[in-house]
Amino acid sequence: MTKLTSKLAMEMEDKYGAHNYHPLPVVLSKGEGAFVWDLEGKKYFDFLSAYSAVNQGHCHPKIVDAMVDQARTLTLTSRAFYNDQLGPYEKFITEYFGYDKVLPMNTGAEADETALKVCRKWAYEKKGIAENQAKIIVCENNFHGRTITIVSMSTDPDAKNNFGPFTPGFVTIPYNDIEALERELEDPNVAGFLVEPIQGEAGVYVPDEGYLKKAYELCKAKNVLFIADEVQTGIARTGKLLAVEHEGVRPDILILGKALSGGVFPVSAVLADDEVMLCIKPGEHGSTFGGNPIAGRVAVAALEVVKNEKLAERAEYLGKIFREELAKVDSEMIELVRGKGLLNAVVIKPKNGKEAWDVCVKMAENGLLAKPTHGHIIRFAPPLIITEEQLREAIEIIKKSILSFE
Ligand code: IF1
Repeated sequence: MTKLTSKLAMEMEDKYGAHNYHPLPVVLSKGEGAFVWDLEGKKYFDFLSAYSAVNQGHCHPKIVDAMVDQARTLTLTSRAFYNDQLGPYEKFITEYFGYDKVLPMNTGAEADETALKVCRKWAYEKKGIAENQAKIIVCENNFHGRTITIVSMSTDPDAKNNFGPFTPGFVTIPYNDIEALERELEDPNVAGFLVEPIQGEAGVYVPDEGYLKKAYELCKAKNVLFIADEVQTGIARTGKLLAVEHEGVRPDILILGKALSGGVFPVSAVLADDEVMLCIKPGEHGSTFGGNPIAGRVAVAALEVVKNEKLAERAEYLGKIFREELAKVDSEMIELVRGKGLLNAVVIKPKNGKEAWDVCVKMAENGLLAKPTHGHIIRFAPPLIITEEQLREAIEIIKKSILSFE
């Protein structure tokens, strides 16, 4: 067998894999903490963190140990039977986030789909909306996953073009627009409002101070469920355990994924109180792997790391340093720096034909990985275990890369 090189690995993906991504030309083979290495042994700062799935750092030993230990014992039973890990995990996570119940799933999209189903079920059986009339309000430029119902809510042509026909029952309003929400809430058939506390994929859009709190209050006044998609913003990423905590909001339905497992295994979850969650009866929803023993062990370990290593406090403190330092960079390419905690983005103004992609290629050459979103915005989201010294070293790489185009 010829030794695998990056070039060969990329050719294999091109030949044998669907072309549903356009990755940066880097082939990673090792990860540890805030760092990843490519096949040739080059070391990089990981400033994407698998889109906030490895908040605890790559291959966190406590999380990997939990996974390996359980994998040697019992991996999957299906929910046809009980298993000895699910009850303890459900107790742990509901107490951790302060909800009556959890419905365990695997990917973020599955958790969003689950939240939509729970919301609709509640609408018909508790709110009394007429059958098939329930509406769920979503925001423009949302990202909640890639299934057909989820892209039915999308306003991104690339996400939905030629995937129709689409699921009905969604109303779209501008993000961060309280008046638009207030208008749509006049419709008695509205069952829920699904929102990202910060829009990640759209380019780390942080809403105005007070938006989430006001939106929550308007929903409560109209007996509409406030549904927070914290798949990307949750698990300490923005400087609080949940991004909604910056405004003291407690969602009626909370959606978690990604870093719920520290990036070692697909684990997602939907949390709600009994009045909402018990609308789902046995046999009405589930999945083969949902709530499997490995997921339970891994999620408990991942959440313990968040608390024990004070990841939210770190994100808050280090994020301030990141934004302050980037704001000082004297480059016309830096149009704007925005974010919360360690979920930040830099809006790049093209210069001499060079744009965000070129900056990312240059940063990769200089030992730091990040990826543009929507062409001109670079998201910077390192693992939350990064040290201040490492962060400052990474900031120097970002500065040097951007200034190399001056
Ligand atoms: C890809 C984006 C980020 C999410 C929120 C649900 C999901 C996601 C707020 C679905 C997933 C991932 C998907 C991944 C890239 C990444 C992404 F660029 F696609 F939009 F983070 F911004 N809610 N986001 O961010 O979770 O089913 O993926 O587990 O599709 O390339 P999933």
